[in-house]
Amino acid sequence: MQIETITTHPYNDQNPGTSGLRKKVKVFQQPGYLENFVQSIFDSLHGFTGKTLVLGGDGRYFNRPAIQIIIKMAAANGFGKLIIGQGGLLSTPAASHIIRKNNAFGGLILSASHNPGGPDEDFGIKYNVGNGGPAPEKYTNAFYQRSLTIDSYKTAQLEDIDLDRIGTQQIEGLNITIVDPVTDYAELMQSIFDFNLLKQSISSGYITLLFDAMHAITGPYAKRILIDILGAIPDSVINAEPLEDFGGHHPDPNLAHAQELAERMFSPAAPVFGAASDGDGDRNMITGSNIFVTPSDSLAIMAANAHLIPAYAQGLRGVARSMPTSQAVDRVAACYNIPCYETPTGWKFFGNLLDAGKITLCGEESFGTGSDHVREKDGLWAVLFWLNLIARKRQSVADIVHEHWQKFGRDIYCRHDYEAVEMDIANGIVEHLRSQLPALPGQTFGEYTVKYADEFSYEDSVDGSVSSNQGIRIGFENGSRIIFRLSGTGTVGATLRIYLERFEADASKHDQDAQVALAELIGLAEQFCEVKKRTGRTEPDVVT
Ligand code: VG1
Ligand code: CO
Repeated sequence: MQIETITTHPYNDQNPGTSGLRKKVKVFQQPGYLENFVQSIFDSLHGFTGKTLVLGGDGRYFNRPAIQIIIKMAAANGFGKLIIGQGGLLSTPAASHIIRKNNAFGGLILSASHNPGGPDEDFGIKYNVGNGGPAPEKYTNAFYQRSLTIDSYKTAQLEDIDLDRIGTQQIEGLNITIVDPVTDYAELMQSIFDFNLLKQSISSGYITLLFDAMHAITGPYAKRILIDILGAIPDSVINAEPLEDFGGHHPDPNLAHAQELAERMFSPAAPVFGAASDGDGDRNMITGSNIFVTPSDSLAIMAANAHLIPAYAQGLRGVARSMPTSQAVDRVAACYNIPCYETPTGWKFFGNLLDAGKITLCGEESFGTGSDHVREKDGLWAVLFWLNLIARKRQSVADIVHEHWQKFGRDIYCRHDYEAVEMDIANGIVEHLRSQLPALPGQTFGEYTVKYADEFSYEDSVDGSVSSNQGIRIGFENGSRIIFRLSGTGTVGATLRIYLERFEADASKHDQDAQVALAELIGLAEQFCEVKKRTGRTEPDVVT
């Protein structure tokens, strides 16, 4: 195999965010841009000669050319085996599973997740380590540092690989195996859930369902698992064909973007259960007939009922949630007397806790839930979890949620996103918030007295690493919270996220609309951060 060393010049913006490096496709198409970042990753890793690298993506525009480039670079850098999803496709959780199952050295996942795709939209790349999870910060920092000084990359002179033909080919010292993207993942799901019960519940008509794959990666997974294996009718999966531009939409599973699903779930003819997943298949939105389950509640409900699922019948070792996720799961952990960890936003912070056996379930308010079965959040897993719960409990989604609130109280929750805010204005907002923190504790605003006001810093209880500046928190005496942070996944300007939460113990008040129940906190958030005043906007771009 002939290996070439190509001279390159560094780019100064290859700093991975919450989940890998995400930029406009046009940025990735600059000469050497993708190559520099991939070589920076390889240069920062040690001991992979002859080992296995897993490769796949969410199928968005630029997925295939990027995979061909990476194959040649991985070969030139000395990997011995590449496992690639057919067509270059692998959902993020499936990639995590394949890394683990094959004891791979690591994997490269090509995705910008819920961000839109197409020639003028977003692309992304993320490295996952041998446990199947996203590279922790000490890795991503090293990748970035390397990218600032890189002056060459290595590539092998190879023909393009046929990504569509399943099977193995040996090219000198390199083994390339193209695998069906769904098979291993489907087997894993069958080992976790009660598929017989699910089949009965679906074939008897007790469970009717609708899954929106949003023209993203989960189409083939949902068709195989929900329709072929579990016997749901073919119309149960909509937008099932993965498209390079996701049909022009945001593959972001929320009520705003999964519009058709939302309309059908809030109609008189709604099925029992409805769900959607995102671009790369790691997020989930859970709905039932005429009810939307907030991701924070979903995590808490899953934790409270996990013993009903075969794989978790022995109970949970512990749970974890990202800091802005509501405290609903904390109440479940306290009731079951298991530990509950609070981590910064991003799945990379759960990996150590899962590996150390400290937690079994974890989740984020951003439509992400997962367990120790892989090291990523997992959209279809969450869907199957809920289906299994409905089948076991013989209750509707609405009844499961209301019963949960009755027992634990309701953490009324919402998030407001202001997208594409000018960088200077966003930084000004953060500075303004920071400057108020020292004086806030003890101050009273209406029924809210500030208990603490700080910036979240996390010390990993396994390896002792510290991550600071992980969001501004204002906590009140009554347990309510307002949290502000800037997104680390956007590609245009800055996105300000405001997370609002208030606990309601009184069951007669559980059916309130969140925006109404949180109105006072929403007003306070504006008073603190002045986003409307400083941007001239009148409302958030997205409310979830
Ligand atoms: C967002 C979410 C975060 C999630 C991340 C990756 O990050 O808030 O919870 O882990 O996306 O999810 P940020 O920095 O934009 O708030 V995925 O499904 O886009 O890989
Ligand atoms: Co995602």
